[in-house]
Amino acid sequence: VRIGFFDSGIGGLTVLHQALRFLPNEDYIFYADTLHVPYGEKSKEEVREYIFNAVDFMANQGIKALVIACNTATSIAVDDLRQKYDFPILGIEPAVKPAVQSCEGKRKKVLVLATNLTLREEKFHNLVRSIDHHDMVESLPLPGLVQFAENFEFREEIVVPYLKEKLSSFDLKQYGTIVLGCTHFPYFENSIKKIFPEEVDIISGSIGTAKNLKGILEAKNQINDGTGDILFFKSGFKVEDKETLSNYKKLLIMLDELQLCHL
Ligand code: DGN
Repeated sequence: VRIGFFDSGIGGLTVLHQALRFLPNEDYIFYADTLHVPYGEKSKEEVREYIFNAVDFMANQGIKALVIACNTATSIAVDDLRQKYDFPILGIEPAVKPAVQSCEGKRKKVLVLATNLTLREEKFHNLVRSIDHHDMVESLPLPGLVQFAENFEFREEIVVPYLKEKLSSFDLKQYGTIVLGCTHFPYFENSIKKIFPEEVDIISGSIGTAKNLKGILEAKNQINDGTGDILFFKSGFKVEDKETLSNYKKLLIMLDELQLCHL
């Protein structure tokens, strides 16, 4: 039985990429709701409906666990999804706690980058409030990075100027750790590092999610029943065209090559 991965678009591949490292002997369904991407700029009610439709679809395919590989969808729907379905459901949240820990000794601040919706949600505010030294935590929505990723636009000469503009009013020396609070953002790790004058740590929640997934499958004795096969779906339709499939594969290879510094 497969493991389901879900995102509004290709961001979820950055989480699937980690799962493939920790759980290579599993089969996967990757579902991108590309008809409705971006989620981060829409209303909560609208996005919630898209999420339930997508998860119904995946549940009908038969899955043994589901990873909501989207911070935005996790923040608005994970609790309700867990009420409705029997299989384990894992989400992904901005990794603010480890970021604050990594920053404490450095006398620097944490900057959380995510979508507008994630940063507006109660869940995020509660998370920040639950942390000692939460005054160290600042945040910034970067919807443009979601668009760039969906358009396969990863060139630094395009991305860096966007980031510089968005961060023009920030004193960049102040930050020691950057949280990638949107699964579309790890593709841009190198560009993000470039705009900070001093070295910054970059943290995302995807490794934690992949490890949790492994723990859950182990505990249920449902581990290692596949070969690393991935079926791709876009908003309810199986992806069969060779170009899209090869683009997805290219993205997974690009993530291998990025050698993300938070590994
Ligand atoms: N990849 C999603 C996230 O992690 O929040 C959101 C992208 C979007 O749809 N705006």
